[in-house]
Amino acid sequence: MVLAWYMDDSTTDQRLPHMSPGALVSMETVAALGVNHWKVNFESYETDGEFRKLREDEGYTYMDVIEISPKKLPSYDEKIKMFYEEHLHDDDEIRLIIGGTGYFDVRDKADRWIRIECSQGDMISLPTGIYHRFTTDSKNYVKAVRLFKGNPVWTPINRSEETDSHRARQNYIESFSLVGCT
Ligand code: KMT
Ligand code: NI
Repeated sequence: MVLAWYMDDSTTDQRLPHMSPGALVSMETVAALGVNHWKVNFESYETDGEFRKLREDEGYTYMDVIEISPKKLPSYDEKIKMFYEEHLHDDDEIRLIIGGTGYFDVRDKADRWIRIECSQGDMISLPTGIYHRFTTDSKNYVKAVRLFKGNPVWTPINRSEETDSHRARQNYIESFSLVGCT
């Protein structure tokens, strides 16, 4: 089962769980934010019929693999910092974790951070316009399949006052009725 929880306010090491006591969040709460989760047979994802069908159904035509580790990822420190800056994208962010463990943090309707723990076999999609960030856990290792509809664009749009009125953000707020919330 995938675990999600509200984060504590501590600003120490981002790779620690930062779980507020008694703060588990259900996947229904997470789904209400437009975040979807599937279990995928990660060992045979390349040939797995279900995974292929999911890709076809959702139109995820592009696929590559990213290995996030100090040794494997060029400019590792810079990239880790970039992933952990609060941002949104003009497109959905879809990942299947095939190695290691990572945390996808997403903002809930009241602007609180929910941390979603993803390990081997967890596939997650974050909707266009959701504020989020990513980090590995203390083991500093994640291997993930990245999916995309069409030609991939990974550019993060970091949160600022301007991004609140960004079209992708506005569409997100309308779709998930966050109107009136921060
Ligand atoms: C992003 O945009 O937040 C990422 O690509 C995260 C790293 S992929 C597991
Ligand atoms: Ni992102």
